[in-house]
Amino acid sequence: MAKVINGKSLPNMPWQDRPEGCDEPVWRYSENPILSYKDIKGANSLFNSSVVPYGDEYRGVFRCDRRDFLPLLHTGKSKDGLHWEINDEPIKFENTIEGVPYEYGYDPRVCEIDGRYYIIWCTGTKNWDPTIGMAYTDDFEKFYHMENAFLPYNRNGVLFPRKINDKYVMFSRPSDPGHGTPGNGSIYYSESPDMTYWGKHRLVMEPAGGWQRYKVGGGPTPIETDEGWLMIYHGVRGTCNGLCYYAGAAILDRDDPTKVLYRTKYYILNPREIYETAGDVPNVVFPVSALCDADTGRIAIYYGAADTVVGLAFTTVDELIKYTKENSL
Ligand code: BMA
Repeated sequence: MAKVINGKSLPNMPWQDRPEGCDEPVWRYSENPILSYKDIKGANSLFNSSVVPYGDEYRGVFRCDRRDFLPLLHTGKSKDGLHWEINDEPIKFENTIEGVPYEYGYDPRVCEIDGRYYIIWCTGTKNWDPTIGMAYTDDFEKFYHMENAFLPYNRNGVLFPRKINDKYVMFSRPSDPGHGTPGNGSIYYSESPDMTYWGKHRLVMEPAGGWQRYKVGGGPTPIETDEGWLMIYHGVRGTCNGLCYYAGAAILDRDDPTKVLYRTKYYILNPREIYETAGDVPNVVFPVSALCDADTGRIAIYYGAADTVVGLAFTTVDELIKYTKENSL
């Protein structure tokens, strides 16, 4: 088994074995979707959400689009990663930072670094276009707003769970006010000594063919293994009927994650089931977090489906590494 580095034992994380007859690297939870508008009062939809281990339980930050379609971030807790108690009230920060307004937030990623939980999301106001917002919490009760990482327009901020070469590392996807132009949405690397000033920006990964032709963007916090950083990301394909969102996997050099060692030619998860193909935005699977049990290598991927609900899918570190190496671009 590939060794998971700096991982946690998660004996109680959600899991189902690969169903008989399935020849794909990732398989869905049979009871999907696990979360919907019913889990937050006044919600239109609950999707693209992020969960992390917390003691022997789980905590998360959830994207809820209200019924006026303002997207907001909510926190929640769970004992098993499947059944969640989500606050009806959106997260309010303990502090305000002059000049860094916060009016809406979506697509949160939560990343634990040295016992502190950082939340990175797409932030903005009516006047200030989308970029990467940041906050931290130590207990999922009190949240502290931080400086935005970048200038607009930027989306899909993904932090690495430890410093690399003594610097914090973030991937992001610079964009435009809309949905970009085909072939122009790439993933970039940035580093910071202090989580406030980000620089040394480097190109990591450009769109490629097929399911990742239009644009690519980060997904869950990358998983460190002795074979490299295992990164699940999303890719977008433009069709005559709009954009379709898929998930793929890549393996990056452990000491220099700008080096992409392998990257899947085929998607690992596609919009297929009815809750992925029908909803507010049809044909979307959008992975934003993953639990990984260091002992067994089991992975549970939490993904938004059709911008409406949260789905869960499973794989293992070995399965994904093997598939990514054997089916690399
Ligand atoms: C992206 C983001 C995601 C969304 C996806 C599909 O640009 O807005 O929140 O899931 O589009 O609509």
